[in-house]
Amino acid sequence: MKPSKAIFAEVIRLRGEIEQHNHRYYVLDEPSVPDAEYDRLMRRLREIEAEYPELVTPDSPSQRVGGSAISAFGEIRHAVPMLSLDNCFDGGELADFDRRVRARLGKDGDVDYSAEPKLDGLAVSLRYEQGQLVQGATRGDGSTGEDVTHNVRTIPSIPLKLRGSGWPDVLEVRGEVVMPKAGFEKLNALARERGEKTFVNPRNAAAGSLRQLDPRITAQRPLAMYCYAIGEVRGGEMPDRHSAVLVRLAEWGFKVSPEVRVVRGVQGCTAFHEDIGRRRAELPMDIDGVVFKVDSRAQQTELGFVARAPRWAIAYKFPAQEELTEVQAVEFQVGRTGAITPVARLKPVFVGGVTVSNATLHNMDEVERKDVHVGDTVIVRRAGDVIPEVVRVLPERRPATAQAVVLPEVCPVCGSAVVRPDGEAVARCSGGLFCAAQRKEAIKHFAGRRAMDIEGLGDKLVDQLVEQELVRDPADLFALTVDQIAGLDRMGRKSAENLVAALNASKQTTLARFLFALGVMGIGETLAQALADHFRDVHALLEVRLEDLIGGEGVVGIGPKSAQAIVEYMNRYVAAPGDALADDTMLNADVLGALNIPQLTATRADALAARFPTWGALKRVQVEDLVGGGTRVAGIGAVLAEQIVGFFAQRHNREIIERLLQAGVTWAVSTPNADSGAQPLAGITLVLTGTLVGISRNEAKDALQALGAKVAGSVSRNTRFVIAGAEAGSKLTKAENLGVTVLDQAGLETLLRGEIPGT
Ligand code: 5U1
Repeated sequence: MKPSKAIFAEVIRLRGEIEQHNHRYYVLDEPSVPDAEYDRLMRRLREIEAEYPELVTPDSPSQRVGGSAISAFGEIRHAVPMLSLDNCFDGGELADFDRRVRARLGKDGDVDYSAEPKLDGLAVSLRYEQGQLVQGATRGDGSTGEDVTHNVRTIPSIPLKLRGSGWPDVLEVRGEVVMPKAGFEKLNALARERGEKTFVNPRNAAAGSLRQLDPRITAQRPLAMYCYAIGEVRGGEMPDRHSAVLVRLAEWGFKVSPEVRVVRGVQGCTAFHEDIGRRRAELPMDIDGVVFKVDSRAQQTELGFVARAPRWAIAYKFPAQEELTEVQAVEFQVGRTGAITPVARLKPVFVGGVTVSNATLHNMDEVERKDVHVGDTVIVRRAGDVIPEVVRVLPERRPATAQAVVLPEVCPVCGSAVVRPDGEAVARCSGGLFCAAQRKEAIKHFAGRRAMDIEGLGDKLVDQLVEQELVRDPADLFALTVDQIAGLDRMGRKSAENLVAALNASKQTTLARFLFALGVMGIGETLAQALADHFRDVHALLEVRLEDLIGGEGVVGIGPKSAQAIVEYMNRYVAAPGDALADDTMLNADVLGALNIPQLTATRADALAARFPTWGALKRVQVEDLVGGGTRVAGIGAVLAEQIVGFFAQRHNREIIERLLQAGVTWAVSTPNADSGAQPLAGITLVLTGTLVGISRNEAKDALQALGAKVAGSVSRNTRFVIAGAEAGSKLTKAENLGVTVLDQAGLETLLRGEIPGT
């Protein structure tokens, strides 16, 4: 049957709406509708396209899921070569570059530069003809690259069709395909969970994902493309400043780094390099430096090229984040929950701007997977403030004397047995709080900034307190006297008095912080907040039963994120051409395992099969069928529920909690969602940025949340206020660009009084 006009119109409307949501979500980082609404639109589009295949077009958003695999990559000759960049590594070399530019241009004054982060990914060129994506190619040797059209089409931030109008007939857009750090961590966590090989870093993950013959694999990888240049342009004009070109590309639907600025002269470049360098670890993706480009395109032409690099651009690199060194020993550290972590003692090496002599090896599975031996030469990576890690071994450099790493049978601190249940990666000391290492870590966690926030109680002090047996558990802290503390190493009377005062001050806290501070295994800040909101009182938790936490209609163990991933997978699978399972296929963990559904561990697969026994029942599953009922407290599944119930049932933990309450630990009883009278900021979304005076960002966040505000991590059109302290950076700029009201310290104080500025 031919599609009716109404169907035709609906398809056009659905595609427009979906592309608009894609653009908001993947390019602007500003989600505009709930995921369920997006899924509904996509489902409807797929339904119509399945019924009327003649309506399917290559630029339909349904076509991003990845078509069939190719047998080999074709070659593509770049119409305009893809250039590389000259590098510099210090201020002197940067000044030399600027001098050369000015000399060639015969310019005395400062030159304007476009300043951009140098993303660590894979350079790619996209070709658009009449606004339609027709080709994607890797850089290759700069003249010829590989044809990755089938894969770039699956990257949601790459427009299949240009937005707006006025594009040239032919337009090549160049940029970097990257894997954001968060996506990389998730991908590797999943690989670890499944016992698969992990990627060594986000760049390799991005490159590996793009160089896949099967686009369905690429489609599942969290890739993004940031554009920074143009190649061939025919049948149209581009602006005469590079910065304006980037603005134009953004208007046509490309993602451009929000960090790009125009800076003046070498001083502007240096300030930009320092600013980004300071924020490098906080950026959502790895960068290995910054790039400066002469902003005037006429001047770029005047400057020209030398060999394969332009004279008008330079990369100012950051210190390398990966270096080679040697494993001199592997020792085992005992953490708060008894987890035994192998740590490589390294020959000291300068990496990521500091000297590194230790690197985590995570667990014994990781040691085995990476095949680390004492004596090996390894690549060590230190990215930002993240704990350095061994990325991989260079087996060709292994000496004959290299020794295998063996998990000790007893805890290196307390001598209790080390247990490692079958199939688990983590080995644990069975000593519990008998083990001094676990006691120290539990108390450090309790005192931490995000927990009870006991100022002045640093790690070294905790070590002494435990070693001298002044403190065995967190409740003992509140019985410490000035005399006891003043007797410790490097502690004068004044510091001891300050610490006692800080201990007293910390007693006034929030229930969420208190629960987090107790250190229940698996309970981070978010879940502690969810428990606090749900139970409101620690006494309710002391009586908590499994059925208070889980046991509704959904699937135990599946939270909102996993549900989303599973549903997206189902939709893709159902839409993909080729063999499908028969509707009456009975499901079990093996059948589901063979489908390689993301986030579906064996436990979750069992639970899923129990709730949806056949493929026919499962394939139409919705997010809301999976979450909600299965867990009564958001984010808490079966395993965590058991841990929570177990923790509060233990006599020892109950005693500590009672003693903490007797010592005067207390919090205002909040009624977060029910009593909007006590929530004057309910419904208001805020973002905090920069350094505040007299209050940390965490403290401000807690206080604002207690008043009902939602404190978000990034600025969008839904943000009501951005509170900007000193040295606020990109969030402030984004707020200004979006026209979001920016408040200063005085505005924050108004909010903290429960008043809304400007009303
Ligand atoms: N941000 C940015 N990265 N990057 C890499 N700009 C930029 N420009 C490049 C390269 C290779 O080359 C230009 C010469 C277009």
